Amino acid sequence: MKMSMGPVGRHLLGLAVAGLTLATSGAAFAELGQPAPWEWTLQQSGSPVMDNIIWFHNFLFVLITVITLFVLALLVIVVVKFNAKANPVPSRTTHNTLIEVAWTLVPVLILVGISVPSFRLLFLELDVPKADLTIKATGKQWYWSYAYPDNGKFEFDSLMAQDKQPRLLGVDNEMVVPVNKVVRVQVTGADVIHAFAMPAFGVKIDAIPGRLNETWFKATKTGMFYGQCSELCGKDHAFMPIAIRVVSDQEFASWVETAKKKYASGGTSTYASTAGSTQ
Ligand SMILES: [Cu+2]
Repeated sequence: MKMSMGPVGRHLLGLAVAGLTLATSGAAFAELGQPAPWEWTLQQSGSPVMDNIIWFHNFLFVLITVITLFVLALLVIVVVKFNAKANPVPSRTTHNTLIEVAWTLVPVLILVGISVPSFRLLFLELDVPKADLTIKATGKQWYWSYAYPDNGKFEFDSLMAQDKQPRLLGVDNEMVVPVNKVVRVQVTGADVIHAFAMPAFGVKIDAIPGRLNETWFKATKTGMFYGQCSELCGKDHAFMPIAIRVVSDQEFASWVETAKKKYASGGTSTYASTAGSTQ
């Protein structure tokens, strides 16, 4: 038979090829610490917690796929083998002890198998290890303030910079942290609820007024990392990105010295920056 293809078929084939090319080259688009066009997986990991999240995600994905295919296979068998035409005289079997024990026990074992790594991951996220430094992140309408109580008690505001790339993620003053150090982040809100989120570090925690939430990360790669406020907090919710620059110990030390002088005026009160704001 001669293969022929109409214009619609050719169009569909073109789309499929384009989709496949994009899917396979998806990783090529992925840039460390920021979202990428056509990205269809999680962002590249930059911390041990995110490594675990990615592992758990892939583990669940495989499990779900196997279960779904198994159920689909059972359905196909029933439809093909036991329809009225193929099987005109149905069996009157109602009980089978072995199968009933199996379909109770197997799901229980699967759930236990999921719960063990799930709890391990939860505790990894929630138990803050001994911290090398603490940073306080305060969500405000509509920007973030970062305070460094361990490194000279300075505080500064971090606002979205319109002229910087990546668009809507670049800020005037990034949070700066040393690489391979445990950073404890204390998160609060000055006005309404915001949320401090950094996908590459597996961090997402609410910034609630009157309450101090705690999380942590250990950045294992140097570079720029971007996140966004992740709790709808008002008209400029989409314009209060979080930018973290991960640097070497020496670079961090010299940045702290400059920052101490640069931000010397602010930081005496938690709300100093809000009071001076013109918004
Ligand atoms: Cu916000």
